[in-house]
Amino acid sequence: MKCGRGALVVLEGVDRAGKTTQCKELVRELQRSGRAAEMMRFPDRTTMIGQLISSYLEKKSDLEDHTVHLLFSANRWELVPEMKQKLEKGISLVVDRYAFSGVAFTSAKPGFGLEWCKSPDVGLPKPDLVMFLQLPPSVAAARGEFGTERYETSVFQQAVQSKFDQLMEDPTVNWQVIDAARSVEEVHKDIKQFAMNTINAVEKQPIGDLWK
Ligand code: Z5A
Repeated sequence: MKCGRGALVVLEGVDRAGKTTQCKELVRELQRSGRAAEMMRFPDRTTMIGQLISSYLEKKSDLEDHTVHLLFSANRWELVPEMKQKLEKGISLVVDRYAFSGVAFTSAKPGFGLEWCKSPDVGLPKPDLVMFLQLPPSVAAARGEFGTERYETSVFQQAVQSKFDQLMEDPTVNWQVIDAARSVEEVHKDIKQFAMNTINAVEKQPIGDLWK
């Protein structure tokens, strides 16, 4: 590596926490400051696997719960070669949802344990930083109604939040909880600071393996 690798920065959080807004802001800011950065999002609905997932989320098709969990994971794995290539070229990746959403959403369904849900994602490129945008349900409600996609109900979102809480107890992942109930600019300021520090810190480090 001639000029240091890019950082893998993930934003997670419940519905309407502002993940997409903040990912875009961060990429814009990094590029403005002369750093190579790109945004990715999961699910990536543009691939063939992503289209199956998209149809499921839009309730146009039904899929068995284990099957759809494995498809979400496969959607990440299919992009790993591209992700690694970019990171090694020095491009930082700002990712809107990752394996943590995968585990939190499936394990919020009856009959699914955390460990089973984590297993297909073991060994993915490990994020250097995961920022969890924390938002109380009352504030989320003020940002508009739930959409019409699968999972967009308050009962399910509360179950998902408690799974995220469990995942955040894992000290092998670099979690930072961000108060997302503030203005876009205030939230961005914190996110930018954490991301910049991480980008500088990991330049010379190898890419890790998630949950290994
Ligand atoms: N899923 C899964 O089951 N398994 C997996 O492995 C993965 C995902 C990866 C994908 O949804 C669904 O798939 C998701 C999890 C599941 N299901 N749910 N629920 P998606 O990625 O296509 O969409 P989303 O992630 O659900 O989007 P979101 O959560 O609704 O939005 P967001 O990205 O967090 O927020 P936003 O779009 O940036 O902002 C939402 C609104 O709030 C918008 O009007 C903004 O202008 C406004 N906003 C944003 N920030 C602020 C602040 N600071 N103040 C006021 N208003 C704000």
